[in-house]
Amino acid sequence: MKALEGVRILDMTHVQSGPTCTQLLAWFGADVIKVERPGTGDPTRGQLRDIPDVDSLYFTMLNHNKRSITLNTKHETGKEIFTRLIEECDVLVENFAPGALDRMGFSWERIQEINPRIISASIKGFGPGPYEDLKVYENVAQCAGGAASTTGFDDGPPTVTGAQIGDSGTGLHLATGILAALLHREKSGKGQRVECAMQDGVLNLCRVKLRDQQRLAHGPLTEYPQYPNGTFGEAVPRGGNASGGGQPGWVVKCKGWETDPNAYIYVITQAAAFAGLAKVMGKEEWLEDPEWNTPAARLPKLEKMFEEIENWTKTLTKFEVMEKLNPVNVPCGPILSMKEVAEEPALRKTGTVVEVDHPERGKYLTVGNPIKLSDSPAEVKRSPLLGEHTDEILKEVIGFNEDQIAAAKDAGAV
Ligand code: CAO
Repeated sequence: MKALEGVRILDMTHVQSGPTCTQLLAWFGADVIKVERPGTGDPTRGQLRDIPDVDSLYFTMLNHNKRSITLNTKHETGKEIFTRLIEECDVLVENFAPGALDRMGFSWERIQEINPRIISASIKGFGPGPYEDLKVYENVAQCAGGAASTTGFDDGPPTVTGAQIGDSGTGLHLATGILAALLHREKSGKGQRVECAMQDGVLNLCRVKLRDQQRLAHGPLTEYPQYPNGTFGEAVPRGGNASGGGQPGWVVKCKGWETDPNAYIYVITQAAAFAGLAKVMGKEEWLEDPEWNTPAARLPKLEKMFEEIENWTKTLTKFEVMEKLNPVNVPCGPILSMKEVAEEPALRKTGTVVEVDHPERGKYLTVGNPIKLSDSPAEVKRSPLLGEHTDEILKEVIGFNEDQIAAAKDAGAV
């Protein structure tokens, strides 16, 4: 049995942050009803298209396992249908611009009046404060949440990360809140509001940087590349590839780096593994040398140490370095390209990378559910076509007959 079987989600989400959340709930077995504007639907259906007139990968990869109904929630009949859907659903999820749901006539008070058991979950860019009315996209959240100021190299500009920590990160946070509210409802019988601001979600993922901001008051951050020769200002600097956990780590070149932009490996030289590393590299003399054989001695010359490590890693491919370092417990990770990730057999085997068949685009690759439940494995089903399940949902969920469906269509509500 699927973990969330019997839970019905009214999915008013679009673009990336909200759809990530509802996709996860759908993988856990919830019936996710995606409400989309007639004619256009979720704008991502048409964004970054690789095949003309076919739902984009942007859309298909964020909306698996959902059903789609087209519904104009600003139309009178549309509002009546929407009200009936609120009555029949356990959770409403939305990530419209601030105030959009209220402008449709569905404030939290009104939603509660219609269904006191419903959980109403929202993503906005900012929480209450000076920016609460703003529309927000991924990179705005990364910048406002502290990620960009702390990402990149000291001599370069603030940098956003490739991981969608603002959108998908906040979607994950929201899903956690929804699950907590569903459990709470078991005891209280009542729904509640779940709200997540993207700035807050990003900051939560950057909490080690707020840790460092406070450490800075007590002296330089010794694990940052600015120590000991650079300078520290008032705020946490960009740490390059330094490891956030305080163990010296860096990205070093491997064989082939001259032509392959991903011929690199991340190596962490924590004290417990240093002897193994030195031996594998043929640098046994370091272990006898007081200039090298303690973490404190190495700390002021980490740059030099990683240069030496790189001289060794450049003679091997990143996978050969892995083979040498894993047996001696030196933490390391190859820089995998997206091509390598897509082709990785182990990820295919676990269902983290899956191939899905779509009636209009054919086969494509997607990321399946990264959270594995032993009794409720996730089966990844293709995303719905726009309005594919409109009739089915009107019949099954709110009990409309053929005449009522035809009337709603004639009125332009669905
Ligand atoms: N029927 C009728 N109207 C509908 C509808 C439907 N089924 N679905 C949406 N609409 C209407 C909304 O009510 C809104 O109308 P008003 O402006 O009159 O209130 C309108 O469509 C546009 O919605 P929007 O303002 O949410 O969309 P946008 O493209 O202008 O902004 C976004 C997109 C993402 C910036 C904004 O929704 C937002 O800030 N969301 C919160 C933060 C967020 O999730 N950002 C992540 C986005 S991914 O990077």
